[in-house]
Amino acid sequence: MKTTIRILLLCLTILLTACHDSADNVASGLNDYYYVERMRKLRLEPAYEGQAYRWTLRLADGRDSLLSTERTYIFLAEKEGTYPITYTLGDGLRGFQKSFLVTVVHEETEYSPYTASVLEYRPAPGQFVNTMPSYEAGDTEASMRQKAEDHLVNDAMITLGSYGGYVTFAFDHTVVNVPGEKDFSIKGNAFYSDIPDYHARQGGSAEPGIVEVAFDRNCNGQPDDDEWYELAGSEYYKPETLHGYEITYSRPADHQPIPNIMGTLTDTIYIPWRDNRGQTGYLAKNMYHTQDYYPKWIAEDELTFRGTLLAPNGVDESRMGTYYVLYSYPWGYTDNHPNTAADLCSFDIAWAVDQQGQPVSLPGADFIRVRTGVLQYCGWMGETSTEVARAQDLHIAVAASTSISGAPLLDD
Ligand SMILES: [Ca+2]
Ligand SMILES: [Ca+2]
Ligand SMILES: [Ca+2]
Repeated sequence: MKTTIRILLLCLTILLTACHDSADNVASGLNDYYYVERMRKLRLEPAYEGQAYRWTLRLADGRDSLLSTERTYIFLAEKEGTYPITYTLGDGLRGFQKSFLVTVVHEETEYSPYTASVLEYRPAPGQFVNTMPSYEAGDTEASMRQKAEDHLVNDAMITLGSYGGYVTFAFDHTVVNVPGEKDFSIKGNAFYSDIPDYHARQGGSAEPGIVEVAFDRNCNGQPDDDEWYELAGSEYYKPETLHGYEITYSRPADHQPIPNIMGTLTDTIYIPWRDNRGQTGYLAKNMYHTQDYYPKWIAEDELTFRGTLLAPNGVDESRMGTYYVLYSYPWGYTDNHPNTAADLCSFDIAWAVDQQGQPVSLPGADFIRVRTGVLQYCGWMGETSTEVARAQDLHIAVAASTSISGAPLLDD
C-alpha cells in the first residue's frame, strides 16, 4: 500500500514537473517540484550568477526561515514531509525569484542505523596494531580497509594505535545535524575502576579519541575536497590542549633492543618518534604483545599525523609504575566513558569547529573520523590507544530485532 502511494506520488511529481516546465525553469535551472528520500542530499544549483542569493523555507506559521545565502544550496531533511522553498537571486536589476516544493519521502531501502563502510584505516604504531584487525602476509591498504570495515560493521573493535592514528567511516545515508540533539554515538572499550571518592572524577581505562566530521559538499561520496571539522570536546579550549600538533613515527631499523630493568618492556627504544615541538621519544615494545607494532601493510617508512593533542590523562596512582588510572575527560571523546554511559559516548555535530576554533554550522555529517587523542605511555600497560567499534545514527529508529542492548562486543 505504502509503495503504491509512493509510486503515485512519483508519477504525480513527474507529471506536475512536466506541466509546469516553463522558460523560467529552464533559465533558473530549478524545477517546480523535487522528490528526495529523507537524510539524502539534494544539490540545488541555479543557472545564473548574480550578486546575492537567498534560500528560504516557508514555515507552518507563514514566516520565512533563512536557509542559505550561497549560490548552491544542499537541501537535507531528517523528517518526511513537504518543504516549500523560495530562491531569490539579486542581480542589481529586477532580480529573480522562484518558489518550489521539495517532498521528502521515506527511503525505498531501509537505512541501517549503524556504520556501513570504512573509507580509510590508518593506525599509528601500537601494541594492538597488526592484530586488531589482524594482518596476514600479502595484506594491503585495501584489504586492511576491508578488514576494518568488517570489524566495525559487525561491532568488533579495531585499534587506532598511538597518538594520531585514525579510521574514517560512513553510514549508508547522511547523519543529519538535528538542532539541540546529539546525532550519533560511537562505541569503545573504556571502563571505570573503583577509585576513591576524593578523586571526584571517573577513571579506569579511558583512552580518549578525538572525533572529526566532514560534509560531502561536492556530493561525490568521497571525502576528497571536503573540509574536516573537529568536534570540540570538553578539553578543546583548555591551555594544555595543543592544536596543530604533528608527529612522525619511523619504522624500526635493525637495532639491539634495550629492555627495562623489570623486564616488562622488551625494547624501550623500539619505534622512534619526533614532533613539531622539537621533542623526540620512543614507543616501547612490551612483553605481552610480541608482534610488530608498525603497520605492516604501509609501504612508507615514516607515518605522520596531524591534529589536536590532548594532555595526558593517565596517573600512576601507585607511584611505583604498577597501577595506572586513565581518567575520563568530561565529554566529547570516544573510548573515554563506558558504552553504558550512552550519553557520554554520543556526539553533536553542532560541536564542529574550524581550524581557528570557530564554531561552524553543518547540515550533517557524511564522513566521521576518530583519532587517538593522547600521546602517553603508561609503563607495563603500554601506550594509550583509542579503540572503536560501530557507530550509531541516533535519528534512525532501531528495529526490534537489532535492538538487543548489551550484546557482547567481539573484543580482543
Ligand atoms: Ca545536533
Ligand atoms: Ca566529496
Ligand atoms: Ca580503549
